[in-house]
Amino acid sequence: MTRIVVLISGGGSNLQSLLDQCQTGSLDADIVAVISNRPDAFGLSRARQAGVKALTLDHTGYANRAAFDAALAELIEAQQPDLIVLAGFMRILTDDFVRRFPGKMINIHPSLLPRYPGLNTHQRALDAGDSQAGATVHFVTAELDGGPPIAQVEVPISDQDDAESLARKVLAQEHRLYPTVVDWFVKGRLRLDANQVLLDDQPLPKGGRLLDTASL
Ligand code: NHR
Ligand code: GAR
Repeated sequence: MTRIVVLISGGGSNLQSLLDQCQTGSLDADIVAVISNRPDAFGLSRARQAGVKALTLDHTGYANRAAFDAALAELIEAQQPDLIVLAGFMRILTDDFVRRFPGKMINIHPSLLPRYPGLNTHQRALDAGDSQAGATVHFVTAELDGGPPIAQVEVPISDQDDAESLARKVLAQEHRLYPTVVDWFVKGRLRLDANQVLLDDQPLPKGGRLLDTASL
């Protein structure tokens, strides 16, 4: 069984969608631990509720990023994961950390990368007058939100949208996108080979596979 560690910082609704899919058996994986850098993250309660080990590693207790990342890497390695899933994890990870888990760490980001890496994505899409927002799942590399994309979903932006309404719509699609990609990994269909994403041994297009929301 594929062992998964999920890293969170907040609400954990993406975590919940993964827990639910494991619970029903549509995802054949074992979430062995959830780790938050914030002690008050609601996602920790979601983990406990599901009977999953919930751990906190408070970054404010560390002198610098390198020290926090070293402790985080040790804690993760102790769980012996096959896959590390970033789900609303809000700390930038050092190069040294990322290099310890090549091809084993994925992130979901609330924009159509390469547009809007970093924070405040929805307001930036609105300010630019974009007609589409969306989310991207990508392999994590040292370059922030710059790792090879695996899959995307698009969400149309309406004239009425503000950052909050857009965040809500995108998040609803994230809850369908992320389990789909994790399922590919669990089934051994997905790998990173020399910075190229392969699905069923075929290279994916630059932005990753565009998933039709109706097909998710
Ligand atoms: N680390 C690396 N090396 N590469 C990536 O692609 C990463 C990463 C760490 C997190 C998630 C990312 C996102 O999906 C992610 C991808 C946090 C920030 C940030 O600026 C930016 C992007 C992401 C996560 N964090 C501030 C920091 O100083 C803190 C912000 C806060 O605590 O609220 O670390 O968007
Ligand atoms: C999600 O929209 C995720 O894409 C985004 O935060 C939200 C977390 O929601 N991630 C980032 O912005 C990472 N910097 P959740 O905690 O309810 O899953």
